[in-house]
Amino acid sequence: MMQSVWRLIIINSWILFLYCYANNHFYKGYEVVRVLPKTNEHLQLIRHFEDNYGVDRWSEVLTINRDVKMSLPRKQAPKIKKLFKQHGIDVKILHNDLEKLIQKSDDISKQHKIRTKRLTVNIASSHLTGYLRYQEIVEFLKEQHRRSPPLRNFTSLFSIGSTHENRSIWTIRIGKPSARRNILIDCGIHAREFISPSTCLYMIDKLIGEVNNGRVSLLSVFNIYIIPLLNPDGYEYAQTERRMWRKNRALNGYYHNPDSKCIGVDLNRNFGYHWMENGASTNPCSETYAGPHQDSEPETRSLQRFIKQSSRHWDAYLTFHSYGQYWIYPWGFALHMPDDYIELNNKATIGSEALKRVNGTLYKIGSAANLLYESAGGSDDWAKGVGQIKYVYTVELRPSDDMNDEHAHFAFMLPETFIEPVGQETYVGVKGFLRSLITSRSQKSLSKNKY
Ligand code: 0X9
Ligand code: ZN
Repeated sequence: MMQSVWRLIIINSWILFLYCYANNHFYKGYEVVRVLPKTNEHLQLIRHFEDNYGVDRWSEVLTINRDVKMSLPRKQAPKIKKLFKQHGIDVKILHNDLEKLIQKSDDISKQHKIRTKRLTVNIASSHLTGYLRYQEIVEFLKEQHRRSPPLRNFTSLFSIGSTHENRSIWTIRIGKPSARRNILIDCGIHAREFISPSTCLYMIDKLIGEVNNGRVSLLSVFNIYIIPLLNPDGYEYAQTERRMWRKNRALNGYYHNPDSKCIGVDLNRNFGYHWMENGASTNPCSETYAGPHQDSEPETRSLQRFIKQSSRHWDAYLTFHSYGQYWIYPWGFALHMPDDYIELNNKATIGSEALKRVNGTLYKIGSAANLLYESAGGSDDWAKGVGQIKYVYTVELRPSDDMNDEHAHFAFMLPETFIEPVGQETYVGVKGFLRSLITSRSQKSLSKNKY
């Protein structure tokens, strides 16, 4: 009897070990390369690999004569590189093992935690030293909500909906209940962009700090609603299984059709405004799969419902992504500009200049399609086109995507040492932007945007 119990324990431990090993080493031998497309045919070839061979493009911009960074699955890498070369595309290998790059980022993070010795000692500061897990984020929000003076009702905490895997999408409101103008901020639409949720948490902590210190000038004008993690299913999957996961965890009809094994919808291609017109895929295996139809995903619909159902006037919507250091505005679906693009550009300049004054970090400003690439279905385009919010921005946080930048190689794996500097500068940038809204309010847009 004892013997068979031991045998069972040993077998189970082996299974667990093999499972963990397989998960932790998923990216072993994945190559990160840089290619230079020179013709339209080259661009098409890259898109073809993205859709069919698990090629994962990391660079925002896909256009002729601009370097593109991408990762290639280990088994497919030789074939893909050969085909690139046959078609006259230059390929430069940047890393021959993505796993090592992830490890390097993790090691820097671990040393940082040891140095700052704040490990999990205090939930109120743990968000500064590590990329928190979903449950830790929920605890953090509850703690922050408790921290603000309860009688003055400066914060509220609620869920705007739940995900495929039944996680709540938590939202915190910070501001004087009498404040009549509203700002919406979200983070973590894309799972692997860990610096985004951490930046939302940073801002929540600082805003509530300001409430407690009586510095409430901004918060008597605005109620700021922050959704720190819009895609918790994808985020948890990236935290535990596949560090480079981008989409949500939709099963894509797997139960009806077990042949379709590819999971996840790119939430930033799923929003129903000029859906599928550009830069999105109908292939569930693609990283930019737009979903079976527009607005198909619970995360998408939760955000839309929240924007539409409330009788609030929204002054601005900011959505935080990474990476590249871009402060961009609509449209993403096409190259033409919104009528009020000069105002959008001016306010983005004010925000990014305030941000730059903190650590010298430079952001580029422009419309999504012009600065990056045309892609439809983004939350930003929907917020402006359907939600009728005037000031809408996607902010692509650090690192820069300029190859000469010393941190560019970290891409989505920005070590946890960056949480504080990125949080600090972004918070100052957002405050600068918000202040500029107070001084120049457009009455016209106020009357337009009412549900
Ligand atoms: O492609 C995206 O969804 C965003 N870049 S990311 O690397 N974070 O994935 C940019 C979105 C810009 N906005 C629109 N295209 N609407
Ligand atoms: Zn993103």
